[in-house]
Amino acid sequence: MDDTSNGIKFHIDMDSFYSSVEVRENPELQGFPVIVGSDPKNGTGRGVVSTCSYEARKYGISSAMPVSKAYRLCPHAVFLPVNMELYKQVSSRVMNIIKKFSDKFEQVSVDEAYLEIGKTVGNYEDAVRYAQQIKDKIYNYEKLTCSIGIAPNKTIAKIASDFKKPDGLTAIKPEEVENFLSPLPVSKIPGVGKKTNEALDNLGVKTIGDLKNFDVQVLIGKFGKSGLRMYQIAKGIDNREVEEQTEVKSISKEDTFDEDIADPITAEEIIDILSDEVHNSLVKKKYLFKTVTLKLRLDDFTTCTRSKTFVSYRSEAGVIKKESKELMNQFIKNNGNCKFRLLGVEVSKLFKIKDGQTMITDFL
Ligand code: TTP
Ligand code: MG
Repeated sequence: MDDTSNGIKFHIDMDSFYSSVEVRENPELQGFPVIVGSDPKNGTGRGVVSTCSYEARKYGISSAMPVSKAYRLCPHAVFLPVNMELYKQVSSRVMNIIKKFSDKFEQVSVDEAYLEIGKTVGNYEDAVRYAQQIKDKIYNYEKLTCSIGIAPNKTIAKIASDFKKPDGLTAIKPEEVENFLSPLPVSKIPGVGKKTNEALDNLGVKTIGDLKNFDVQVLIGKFGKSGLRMYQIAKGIDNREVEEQTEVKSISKEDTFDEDIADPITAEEIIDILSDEVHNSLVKKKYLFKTVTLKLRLDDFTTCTRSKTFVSYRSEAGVIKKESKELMNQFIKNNGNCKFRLLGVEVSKLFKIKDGQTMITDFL
């Protein structure tokens, strides 16, 4: 925890996000069971439910259920296709509102974020007032409701935001954590899905309280690392910080030489090394690029850059090398023989690859 942090963490999650956006766009749907899914074809398609309105949830419909099953459960529901572009735009506006309230902000999905508000929030009463202001602002600007959980750590804040959905606001002070968690079913722990739930049930573990009192060695034996994680959560322990995403705009490497480089072949060799370094960093940080830029500083200290931008995202070290060298040779061609004090290679117009996405099929 840093100096400005009071340890209080917020988790915000929009209510029935896709379907709430659809209802906002089509107010005549207000109050109806609305189901958003891939290939809905008014209930006859083969797709799955992305989400549904709270009215539809009363019929037992939930995310990831086949659309055909949702139709059997509620034939008079309104079935709509996924309009991801629209939800992304709304998400980005909502996240910008939340960001303005935060000292530390971490978006974790299209409709949820963690935050810390260290400077202006001194205690849980302040935190609740502040959370209400965030809810009001989102509603005033976007006509959408969200639920907020406030707690001493991220996992409890997430469980708390889910506690009184929709339009909920739940604060759990440190001294309330045990009483809050103990009676909840283990399925409320993020990451405990159907399989783990069943396995725990077979061990006689139904509530988070049962889990807390269970033998941790047996849990580790059965579930490995996640057994320990579950046990710690049951005890109210989660030391993860709210991690701010700093947006990476470019990745570059440059080298200043003791003696100016006049030989183009030597300069090319240096560009190859710089390009490999840039590429390593690119792979580590999981980005694709569209633009390659070569930076040149001449013996008279003038500094120039030359760039090439591709129409599609690229990932290969070979492309960085080839383009940088071509840019340099073109520069020499246009300016006559040069002496370089510095050479630099940069890639920009970056795209972050998310876990599970493959570069080749998705982007090239
Ligand atoms: P969630 O926040 O899990 O669900 P939700 O916002 O629809 O409902 P809740 O009020 O319970 O928070 O997910 C956010 C969006 O992500 C959701 O609106 C649709 C999408 N989504 C899927 O496409 N498939 C899924 O299986 C899930 C869980 C969500
Ligand atoms: Mg949600």
